[in-house]
Amino acid sequence: MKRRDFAARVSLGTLGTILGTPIVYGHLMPKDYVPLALQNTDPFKLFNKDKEMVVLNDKPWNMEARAHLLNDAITPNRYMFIRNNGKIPENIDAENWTLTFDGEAVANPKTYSLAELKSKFKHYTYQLTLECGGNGRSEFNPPAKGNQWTVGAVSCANWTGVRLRDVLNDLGISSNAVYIGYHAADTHLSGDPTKEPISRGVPLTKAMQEETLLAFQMNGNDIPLAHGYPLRLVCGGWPASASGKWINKISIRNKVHDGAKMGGSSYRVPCETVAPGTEVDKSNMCIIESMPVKSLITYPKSGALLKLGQRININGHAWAGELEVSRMEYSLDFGSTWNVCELKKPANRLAWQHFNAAISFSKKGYYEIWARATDQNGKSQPMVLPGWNPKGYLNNACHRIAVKVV
Ligand SMILES: Nc1nc2c(c(=O)[nH]1)N[C@H]1C(S)=C(S)[C@@H](COP(=O)(O)O)O[C@H]1N2
Ligand SMILES: [Mo]
Repeated sequence: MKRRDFAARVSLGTLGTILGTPIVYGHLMPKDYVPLALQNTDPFKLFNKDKEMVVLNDKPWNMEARAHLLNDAITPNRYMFIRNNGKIPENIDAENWTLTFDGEAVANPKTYSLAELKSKFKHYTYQLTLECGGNGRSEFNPPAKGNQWTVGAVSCANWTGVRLRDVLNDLGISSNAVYIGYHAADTHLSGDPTKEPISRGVPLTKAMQEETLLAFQMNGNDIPLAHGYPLRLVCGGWPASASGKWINKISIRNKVHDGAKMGGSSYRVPCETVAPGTEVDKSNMCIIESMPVKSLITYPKSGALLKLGQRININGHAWAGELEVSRMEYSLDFGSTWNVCELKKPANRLAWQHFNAAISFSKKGYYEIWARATDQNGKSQPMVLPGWNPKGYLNNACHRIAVKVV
């Protein structure tokens, strides 16, 4: 739509200027036609994504999965959501990629080449759940600005890399270190080279966990470009914004990292629950850390037609940030009664857990299947929207799908 408007507004001469050469038969071009050279590349081909993925924005690229696409135990690239804040770096030179450590809590800044990181430190592989803090934003009212994620901004891939803590120990950090902040090679949409699109981080305690990786592989291959090639910080169980892609620097801070999107209402929620629409003072906004308990039904697909008497196995995943999910239930009667699902243990800490349940329906008609996870502390997903917050984060309401029995 936007592209057509654009073509309708600009003159032939301007189009030629953009292309850097005149369009020879331009006067014969159909009205509103956009020359191929100016059309956006097909994002599905560009990023190797399934055609059923949903593009939410193209500047920057943001794309989410639909629930049924996330049925795999380990999320393959083609179903992994993309969340970018800026422009994906171009001309990445992995051979000469480096990671620099600096900041108040480093006596001597040090730079490691990617090759050195790979050869000097032991490699580890973990399945790590990454969910965007804004997943589920589309349901909030009053609505929150930003990408209107529904349920598909979550993934759990196999990440391979070295432990950040092994590198920090090698480097030697000061006793006043409290936080780390990443810096990356993506560029600000404005084109201003002095601005970073995003530079977030985590407290040192999270940075030192065994599962916190400087990853160079995803699902056994180089990390796909959109997901941070050639080097990515992965902090499972926390808002995925903490997992910096294309990282080239980590600052070890003696205070909470103050990079782009660390302050204001970015990735923060009111420290205490507020009424919808409330204006919250900056000083009462707290940084999101471990993500809340949540689950997703990935089979059947919402809208499925099922045969009367047919037994089906519903399945999906459940996760709870730093915690384990201890119970998984489903309801067929709008939450009046709940039945227990079989729930697997996570492959490792911070990996999502798979659930399934055999169900059958007694009558023809419309049904909804609701799913509810409970974490190890006994906290369950709310049935409807949880606490409203200005940026629409942390919607962990029960996932619901509709099916028809015929
Ligand atoms: N350098 C960089 N890292 C980034 C981002 C970004 O825009 N630039 N987006 C963050 C956000 S908000 C999310 S939700 C995740 C998305 O990861 P994915 O695109 O691999 O799914 O990356 C995080 N890391
Ligand atoms: Mo995000």
